[in-house]
Amino acid sequence: MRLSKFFLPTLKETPADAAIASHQLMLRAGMMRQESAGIYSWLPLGFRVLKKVEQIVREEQDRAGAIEMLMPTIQPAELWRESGRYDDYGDEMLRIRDRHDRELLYGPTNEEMLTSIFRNFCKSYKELPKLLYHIQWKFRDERRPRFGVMRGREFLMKDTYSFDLTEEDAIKSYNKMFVAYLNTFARMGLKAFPMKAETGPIGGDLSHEFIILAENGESEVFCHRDLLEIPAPGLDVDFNGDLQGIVDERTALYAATEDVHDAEAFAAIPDDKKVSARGIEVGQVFYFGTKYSEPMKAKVSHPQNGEVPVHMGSYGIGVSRIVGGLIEAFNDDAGIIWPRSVAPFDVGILSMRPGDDATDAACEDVYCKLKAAGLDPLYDDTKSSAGAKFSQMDLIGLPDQIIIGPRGLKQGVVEVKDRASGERVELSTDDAVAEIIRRHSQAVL
Ligand code: 5CA
Repeated sequence: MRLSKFFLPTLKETPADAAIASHQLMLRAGMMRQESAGIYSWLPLGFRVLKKVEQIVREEQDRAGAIEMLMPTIQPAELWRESGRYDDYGDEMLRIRDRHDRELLYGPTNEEMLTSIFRNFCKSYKELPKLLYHIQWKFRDERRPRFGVMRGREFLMKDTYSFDLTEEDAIKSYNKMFVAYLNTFARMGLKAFPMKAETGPIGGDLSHEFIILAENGESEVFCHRDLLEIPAPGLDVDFNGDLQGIVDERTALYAATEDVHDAEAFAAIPDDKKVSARGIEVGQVFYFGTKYSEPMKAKVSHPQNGEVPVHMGSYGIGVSRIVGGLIEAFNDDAGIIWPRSVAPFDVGILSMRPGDDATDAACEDVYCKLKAAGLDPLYDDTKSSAGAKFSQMDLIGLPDQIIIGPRGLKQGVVEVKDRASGERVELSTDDAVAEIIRRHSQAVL
């Protein structure tokens, strides 16, 4: 992409009403614009990151055996009356009436709808287990939308729903999602830790939140320090095998969110292993048995026992929230520092003198070679000053930059800058291209 053709409305000033780094940087880097409290337009740069995050989430769901589908944002109220949640959900639900005076709502989650789809088509235990998911916008009329996309009213969520014959089988589905989540966040460069959590309006009595530690996180969390050292299971996990060991290793150590914190159990941890911190909830998994299948009559034939309600769980990831969470985890005074797996472009090319024949030719050459190698470069071919180009490129946080100008070219070199470390090396144009390709291939999991 040539910057002269792109749409990148970056801001010089830090917006006054944005309280935390991610919110400020998303606005300054031209990633999004607020349309109403907690409702945002995703501008092209932000949209690219959102899509990258979404794709990693999708690939890890697919790897774990979940099947993708798409349900609507608008749902009929009757479904929610069946489960009893239409009244229970309260003011967070956006209620709508259509021209026939039918009651609708903008979905805050989809337990009812998928339970209804399931009961419509699946009647036998032979169809189980099933894991179905979609990635769709949700609406929750949050009392205090804040911190930009972190607590929005409209937000993008991946939600998966599991259907099993027994509790024992349902725990296997729970474990699949638990393990898939560890790998999902690791692929984005995030360290997310499972912590015991309250089940709230979703229900059930088994739940874990996946938390990334961050000073500005909304959640207060408590855990054993050793949990922070356990690496992600890795992409070669066998999702058809027994995953209980992987889950047990991580749930044996104390880890809880504020709502379910057990001060006594925490006190028993040696002082040097106690972690009390703030965090961002990037995902949550729930097992709630027959909470929806019982009242909504989602039953299957049992091999011995007639008809039984299915055991269910649901599993959410805050796709749009993760974009903010990534920036909280990866930024410095100059701006954002994207991990390579989610960066909006792989590399920036900065032309120090557009219009100079040698510079234009070298930029074009590097741009074409990077594209031919399957990379996605952003080529700053604009007439802005060198200083403005440097600070804008640092602000938007592409992992690598190639700086090309007439002075270097006379010596046969361009400059390659690593955004995270600030390290600069001088290389020939071909070596610069090879170096970027090398860095990129190392980052791909
Ligand atoms: N149905 C279940 C699981 S699919 C569910 O809705 N779970 S949830 O309420 O925990 O939401 C799932 C994830 O969505 C959360 O972990 C969080 O990362 C994200 N999320 C929830 N509310 C918001 C919000 N207001 N803004 C941005 N992300 C949110």
